[in-house]
This record gives sequence, structure tokens and C-alpha cells, in this order.
Amino acid sequence: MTKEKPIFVTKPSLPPLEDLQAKLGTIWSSGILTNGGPLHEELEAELCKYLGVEHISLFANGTLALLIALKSARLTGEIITSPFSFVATSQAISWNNLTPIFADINPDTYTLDPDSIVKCISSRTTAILPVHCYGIPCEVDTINQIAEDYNLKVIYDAAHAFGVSCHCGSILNHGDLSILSFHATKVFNTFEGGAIISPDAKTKSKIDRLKNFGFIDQENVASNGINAKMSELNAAVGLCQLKYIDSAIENRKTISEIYDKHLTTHPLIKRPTLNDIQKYNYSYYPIRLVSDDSSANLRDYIFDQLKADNIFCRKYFYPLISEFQLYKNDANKTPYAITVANQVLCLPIYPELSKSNATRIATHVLKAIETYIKEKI
Ligand code: T4K
Repeated sequence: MTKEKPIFVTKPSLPPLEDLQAKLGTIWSSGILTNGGPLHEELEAELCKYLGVEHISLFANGTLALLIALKSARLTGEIITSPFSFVATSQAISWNNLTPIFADINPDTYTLDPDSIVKCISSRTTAILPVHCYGIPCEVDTINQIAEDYNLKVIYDAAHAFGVSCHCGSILNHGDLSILSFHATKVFNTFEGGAIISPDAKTKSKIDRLKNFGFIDQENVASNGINAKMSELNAAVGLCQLKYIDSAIENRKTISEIYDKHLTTHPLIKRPTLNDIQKYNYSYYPIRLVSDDSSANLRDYIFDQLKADNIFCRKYFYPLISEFQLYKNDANKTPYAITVANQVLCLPIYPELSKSNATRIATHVLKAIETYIKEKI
């Protein structure tokens, strides 16, 4: 029997090639390839409008945006963050010679639990780096209050949260800074890319200096900067992508609803709670496979069964960052994060995934659960 074509957890959206060719024409005639060229400026302006933010700085990728966000806040000591994230979240902390301290997550939203944040605060804590994991908003008001009470900075890793809004508009307007990723695997991609959202023009110009070697002007360097700029080529891709972003998100929603219809009533499948969301981006479709213990057995079984049928889900985010040798220590006590990491499975979701394939994947998950239960008995 011939196997179905492989389905990966995601597949990047691409604009029509003719759209990009037209933009490339402008680059070819201007000869401006980078260093804040016209397409870079245009993309910043268009993204501000689309996202409902006032100040955005484009970056070569999300990790550099995180590094610079932390650098610009002049932090010292310990930063409280989530172990349930992509490793870049903590690497940006340690790359800045800061120490990540891992708080636990809320098992229903996969975002940092405010009570656990408070328990992690010490005299060395200077900031919180929460993650809007899968685009699910953190408890922004409570985190804001904690930051005020303890005089801490808040930098949001909003890599997954493009276009998400909560009770008070764009999720990106919370905290001192937020960062986005425009990687190929994200809802909005510029192949590689990222951004920092600043609350005011002064902060944006500081960020813009840091990403351009610290230059104030051609003869003056204000600080120890780096080269983290987005090129005109990536900005051109971004401008083309933006025209189709609403329909891309709409298609993701359709896939998400097909999965919901088949999967959410199963007693062994738990979906995250999407509280406080006015507009969601359907960036990932995580499910938790809950068996009678907190082991990874059921999740791993389903993962393997789907893989055998050429369906490549991902165990984002297993293992936890705090389980990597680099960060492992006895002080990391995050029982909910450990359980969620053992149970989570991200199903394929992207605009071009067909409805029939989404139905096939959901049916496959259900069948695999039944087989698992039978084999166990
Ligand atoms: N903070 C958070 C919370 C993040 O999730 C990330 C990145 C960052 C910060 C840092 O942002 P960036 O510096 O990356 O902008 C991927 C991405 O590389 C990474 O951007 C992302 N998070 C992370 C969650 O996922 P991998 O190693 O899982 O990607 P990969 O190459 O296995 O791709 C997954 C699937 O996507 C493939 O099986 C096929 C498909 N794919 C992938 C690429 C790259 C394509 O079809 N085309 C492609 O070009 O890390």
C-alpha cells in the first residue's frame, strides 16, 4: 500500500511569487539591500497598523529581538521565566549573563502561574519573562500588578502571538516590551525575522540603536550594539505576506474547528482554556493526552502511531527547558509544567492543510487512543 504524502506540524504560507517579484524589482532598482531601507520602513508602518501597536522595530529573527529586549532593560541577576517554551526564551536570558529561574505554569493555559512567579521572587530578581505560549495570553493584569509590587520589569516572549488580542486590545501592548518571531514556522513569516514592540518612541530609538551596532549617527556609537537588522529581502516578503494574513488565519481557524469537533469531547483529550481572547491566531493546535498517570506513555504512543502514517506532529515543548543539562538544577520545581510537557502533542495546523486531512488526522488520533486503551487492558 502506498503511503500518504507526509504532513508536517506546519507548512509556511507563501504569497504569490509575482507579488514578491514586483517587490524585488524595487530593491534591484534602488540598490538598497539593508540598513533600514524603504521596505523595512514600510513594513514597520504596516505592522503597526495591522497589530494595533505604536512602535515596532524589525529584527533578523525573534531570538535576536529577545536578546536585545533583555539587553535594553539593563537587567542583572535573576529573571523569572517559563520552562514550557522553546529553548531560545532561556538562551536569551543566559546569553545576557542573567540566570533564568523557572516558575510553574497553569496546566489549563500553559502560561506562567502568577502564584508561582511570586514564590520565585528573590532579592536578585529584576524581571519576569513570560511566554504567551501558542498565542494564549498570559494573565497580563496580575503579572503587571506583581511587577509593580516588586519593582520588576516585564518582557513578554510573544513569539507565537502575532495578531492576538485580549480584553484591552493587542496582547503586544502589555509589559515593558514584547517580542515577536516571524520564523518560517510562525503564523506570519518573513522566512526569518522578528520584532520588538516598544511602549514609546524613546525606547524604540534605543532598541533601533542596539540592533545597529549602537550607532547614534555615522560618527558616534552610544553603546555596545550588535547587528540584528532585518534585510530588505525579508521586509519584502513580509509586505507580501501581510496582504493574505487574514485569510491565512481564517483557514487555520477552520482546521482548528474540525479538530475541536472531533476531539474535544474525548475524556482523555484536554484542550487549553482560551480565556481572555478577543482575537486568536490559531498558531498551534496543542492537545494534552491525559491518562491515569502523568507519564508520557499515551502521548508518545499517539505520536508514534501518527508518524507511522506519515503524520508528523510535534511534542512542543518537551523536554522542558529546565530539563536541558544547561539549566538543570534541583531548585527547578515545576510539577504542572512536567506533566503538561509529558502529555502535550501539537497536531498539524496551517492554512493549506485540507479539511479532509484534518478530519483524517483527528480520526487517527481517536483510533490510536482506542488501540492504546485495548492494548493496556
Ligand atoms: N520564543 C519562542 C516561544 C519560540 O517558539 C521561538 C521559536 C523563539 C522565541 C525564537 O524565535 P526565532 O529566533 O526562531 O525567530 C521551530 C522554529 O525554528 C522556531 O522558530 C520556533 N520557535 C520553534 C517552536 O519551532 P523546530 O526545530 O521545531 O523547526 P523545524 O525545522 O523542525 O520545523 C518544523 C516543521 O515545519 C518541519 O517539520 C517542516 C516545517 N517547515 C519548517 C521550516 C523551517 C517547513 O515546511 N519549512 C521550513 O522552512 O523549531
